[in-house]
Amino acid sequence: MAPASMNRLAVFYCDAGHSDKWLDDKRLLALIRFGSSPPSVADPRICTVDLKELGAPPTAEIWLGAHSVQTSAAAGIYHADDGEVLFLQSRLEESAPEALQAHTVALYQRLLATAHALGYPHLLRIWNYFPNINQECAGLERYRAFCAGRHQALMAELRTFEASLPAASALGTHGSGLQVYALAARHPGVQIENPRQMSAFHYPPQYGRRSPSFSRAVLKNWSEQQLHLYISGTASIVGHTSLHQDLLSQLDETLSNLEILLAETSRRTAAGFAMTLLKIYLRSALDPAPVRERIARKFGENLPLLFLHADICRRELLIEIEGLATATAAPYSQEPCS
Ligand code: 3EB
Repeated sequence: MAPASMNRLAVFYCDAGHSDKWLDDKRLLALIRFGSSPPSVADPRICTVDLKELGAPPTAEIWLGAHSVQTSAAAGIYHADDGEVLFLQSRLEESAPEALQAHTVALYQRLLATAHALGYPHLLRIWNYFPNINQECAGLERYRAFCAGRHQALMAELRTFEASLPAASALGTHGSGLQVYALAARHPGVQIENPRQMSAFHYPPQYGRRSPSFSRAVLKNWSEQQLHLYISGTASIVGHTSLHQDLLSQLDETLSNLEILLAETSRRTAAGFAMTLLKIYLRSALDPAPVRERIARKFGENLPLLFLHADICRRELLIEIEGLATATAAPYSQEPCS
């Protein structure tokens, strides 16, 4: 195997001011920026998420494949792939706030159909952003309307619904329109649930008639040398209950959830997993310094962190953290097992 193919996918943060130079790299799958986004997608690889970054300097996220990337667009779905890894994105202006469920079904159907047609039927990770996430509309909170639409589309499309759900994040923006981007592969990942949290797809109906359709994390074996763990948005939830009313207590509970998820992944793979980068969503546009300091104490000073101002899907939640972890030392002969 050629050395270049050992790292199938690299994901990292860089200074947004210098991110344009990556557009010249033929392996660029995605360049993700933050801030008010233009109404249309100009380059299928460039995704501007409608969220303000907290703390300077501005950051961009880079996804780099191992081979030359091809890009295309059809039916409002923009994509880039290098033969092994697929980046997809789409945005849909909402015709009316109460149409979110129908819009979500339509967007997910097109996204899944595109991923299938391109030969990447396995969604590993998906990010969902839309405005007024906690607002009631025609008697239904918009987050719940989104969950209903997502559930409907994924139920129809996934063969083994629960076990093949992607890891996900769903956040409220202060912009407009439903914005989704995703990572898909030719071969499936492995679902990892958090022993400290009820699986979201099993939440009782008090959180919505259709439960949130996502896995706590998805483990992807890109090669024998590269194991990625895509970690869903994680909050101060134990079992299915939100805990604590203040930010730093919610942060500590969230960090415990992340730690247990890493331990569970390490146990199941007999590999050692460590955080590679984190994205932190804060409901209030606070100075992130105290949060940064506590995360550094838990996961180390050198872990790259990106802070965004976003609404969390439960009103009482003030913080949510997602990330990527990688295996640092793995017995490579072994397949992930339960
Ligand atoms: C939770 O654990 C917190 O609906 O896709 C986190 C990550 C949350 C993803 C989603 C929701 C979602 O239920 C909320």
